Amino acid sequence: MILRLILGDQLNPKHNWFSEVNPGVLYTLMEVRSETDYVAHHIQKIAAIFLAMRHFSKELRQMGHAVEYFTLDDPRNRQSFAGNLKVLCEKYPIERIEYQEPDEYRVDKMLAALKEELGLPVQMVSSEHFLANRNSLSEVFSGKRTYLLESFYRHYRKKYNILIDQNGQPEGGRWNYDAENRKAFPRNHVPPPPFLFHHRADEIVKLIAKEGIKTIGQIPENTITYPINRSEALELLEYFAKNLLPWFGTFQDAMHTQYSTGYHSRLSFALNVKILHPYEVINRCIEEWHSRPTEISLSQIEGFVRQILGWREYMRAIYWAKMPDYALLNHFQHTSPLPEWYWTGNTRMNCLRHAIGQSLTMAYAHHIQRLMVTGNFALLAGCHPDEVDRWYLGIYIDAFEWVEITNTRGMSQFADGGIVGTKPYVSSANYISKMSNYCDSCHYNPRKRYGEGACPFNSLYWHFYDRHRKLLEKNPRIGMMYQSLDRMAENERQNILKQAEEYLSHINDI
Ligand code: FAD
Ligand code: DLZ
Ligand code: SF4
Repeated sequence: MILRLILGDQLNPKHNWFSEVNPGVLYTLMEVRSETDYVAHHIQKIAAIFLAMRHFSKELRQMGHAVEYFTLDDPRNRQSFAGNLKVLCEKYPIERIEYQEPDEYRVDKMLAALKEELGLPVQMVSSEHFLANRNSLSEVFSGKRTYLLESFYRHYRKKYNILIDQNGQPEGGRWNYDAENRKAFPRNHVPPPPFLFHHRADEIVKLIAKEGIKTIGQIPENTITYPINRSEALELLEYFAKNLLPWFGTFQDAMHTQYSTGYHSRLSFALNVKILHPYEVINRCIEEWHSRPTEISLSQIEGFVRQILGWREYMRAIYWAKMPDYALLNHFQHTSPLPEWYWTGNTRMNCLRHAIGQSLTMAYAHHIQRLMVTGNFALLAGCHPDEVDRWYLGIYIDAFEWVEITNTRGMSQFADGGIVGTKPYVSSANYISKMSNYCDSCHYNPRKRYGEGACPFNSLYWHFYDRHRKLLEKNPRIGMMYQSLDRMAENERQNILKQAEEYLSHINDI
């Protein structure tokens, strides 16, 4: 008999494993403490994964497959993958174990050790999910020392013939429409509402409490609003294509106190637990663009495809090329803890209060909130990338290390010294004020750099450049900043730096 392990983020019913029912195959899914406890997860994240896993096991049984499911409180549960596989090997005449390639380095190593641990043949198969394989960085950039997203993305556009015209050129003559995709919401603009599901998770919430699992965030009305199975994920994709894609690109960087999800798809959970395939997402959206050419401009679809075929695959490629060393990188040698209000949202800084508040209640923030509000502040404040990683890995519904760490430690904190990005993503209040309405109702003044009510982003921004002059001055994309800093009147510069020191010294109270 063959025993096949399915991880909590491998819930793809279209995998060829399931194409026929074989009485000689036993499938297993397990809720285990090794996975609930490696970081403090958002309660919605654990609940959504368990709901999706439980639904998937039912679906498999309905298809006729044999499934052994371990709930967290199953008396047989030894709370680790290896432990529970042993339980099954004692119960059934197992001759071989198979698993799909895991997406996390830690789990990859853990499962690679199974052969020794169980004394049985073990085979890893493809998860059939990604469009680029684990080694794609060295394939695309053979012999090169830098790895630009843009080159990676164009390579896969060509390989999969996505948004390529009959002459082999990019649709519309350009590869990149980013410059058109940076608009804030005009005053009184109302985006369509998000498409929410309503899954009660009372039983799982009780289980989490009973077992004493440490979680973060809240789960209003014990309800999960994300899709937990394939048909729901397809519904959400449909809603996105019809209602949100037409303005996705234009407003992808916009932030607003009332419209926390804007034109974003909220598809990341479905994609990351693999109930949805990136290729079908891309194709469905391209089909919509083809069918409504006057309503959906090329910049909308290109912006969306870039996120999925570009960033998502690229981040995974970086992860597998650079782990495990990547998890130790700390380019700026930052050491501070995250401010306490990252776990409560209790700060007078309106942008952070909103971005953190919604992360705690929805387990969601969109890309620019993650990058230019919470990430920006953590970097300016000199927080240790381990702390920042732990926060991002726990708090978001879509957080899995392969995509979290590359975005956080790499893109957001520049702790990799420039593997993912070419310069740190930091900004003063100017950017936040331009892209959102946060500053309109803030305790702080976005135009002041020091003195009563000065926005902390402004002084911390210059403090960051000042303290990291040695590391950053020679970067051609940054040199200009140092010219501005050096042109400032000496007392202005001192006032700004003093203001930053003051904020840093009581960061839990700002
Ligand atoms: P949309 O804006 O609708 O985009 C569509 C899809 O594109 C997303 O579902 C996602 O699959 C993909 N995508 C977009 N941007 C990225 C990106 N930078 N990297 C990878 N995929 C991308 N994404 C995660 O899936 N998991 C994480 O743990 C995660 N951590 C992040 C941490 C930081 C500091 C930052 C700056 C970004 C992080 N992202 C992460 C990327 C991005 O913020 C989320 O994918 C996105 O916000 C999910 O919401 P959505 O589905 O509405 O995305
Ligand atoms: C994130 C997560 C959590 C919280 N719980 C489980 C679990 O109990 N069982 C499981 O199989 N997977 C879980 N996961 C997802 C895994 O952590 C994920 O499969 C690995 O990190 C590999 O990406
Ligand atoms: Fe954020 Fe500063 Fe604007 Fe307040 S003034 S919302 S702290 S950027």
